[in-house]
Amino acid sequence: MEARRSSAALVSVAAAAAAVALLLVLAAEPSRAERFVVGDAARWTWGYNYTDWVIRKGPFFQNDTLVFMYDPPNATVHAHSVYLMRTAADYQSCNLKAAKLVASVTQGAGSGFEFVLRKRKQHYFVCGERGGIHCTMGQMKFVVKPKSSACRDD
Ligand SMILES: *[C@@H]1O[C@H](CO)[C@@H](O)[C@H](O)[C@H]1NC(C)=O
Ligand SMILES: *[C@@H]1O[C@H](CO)[C@@H](O)[C@H](O)[C@H]1NC(C)=O
Ligand SMILES: *[C@@H]1O[C@H](CO)[C@@H](O)[C@H](O)[C@H]1NC(C)=O
Ligand SMILES: [Cu+2]
Repeated sequence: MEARRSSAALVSVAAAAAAVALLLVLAAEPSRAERFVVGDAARWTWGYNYTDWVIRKGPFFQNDTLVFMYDPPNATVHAHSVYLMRTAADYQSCNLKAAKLVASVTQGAGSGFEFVLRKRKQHYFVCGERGGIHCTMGQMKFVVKPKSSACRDD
């Protein structure tokens, strides 16, 4: 009776130790970066509220990947693209003069264009088509500032 109880105790101690070891392995895992399709099923398109999408999907962490998916233009499909704005002011006003091209109108095809959030800075993403009209009228813009991966707590 006494012996059985202590061996049951040993088993539960061993189980607890195994659980702790597993947690340590998970915590030490260096890369837990996630992959997000921008806009989910809507993808990268005119009129979708990407600011709202960022609020629902965030927070984002360093080394997470954003995937921009959009069809290349043809007679019926409008072109989209991906630019990074350099300043908050340019982002607000959708001024593309100093913007940096990230993905051309054809690069969103197939499995999409992948952008890894390597830097912990503000990323001002916009669509650069129609001289900024996709950014202003089309709402094709969002800001992401990835957090340090060390802060990931889920
Ligand atoms: C888009 O979503 C944001 C955040 O939820 C909200 O503040 C904003 O008013 C929305 N924009 C439009 C045009 O609905
Ligand atoms: C991000 O990924 C790069 C390349 O894989 C790696 O060198 C770096 O340590 C990673 N940074 C973080 C914070 O995970
Ligand atoms: C245009 O591209 C779309 C999506 O790739 C495709 O479904 C459609 O058939 C194409 N239309 C023409 C006219 O090529
Ligand atoms: Cu666009």
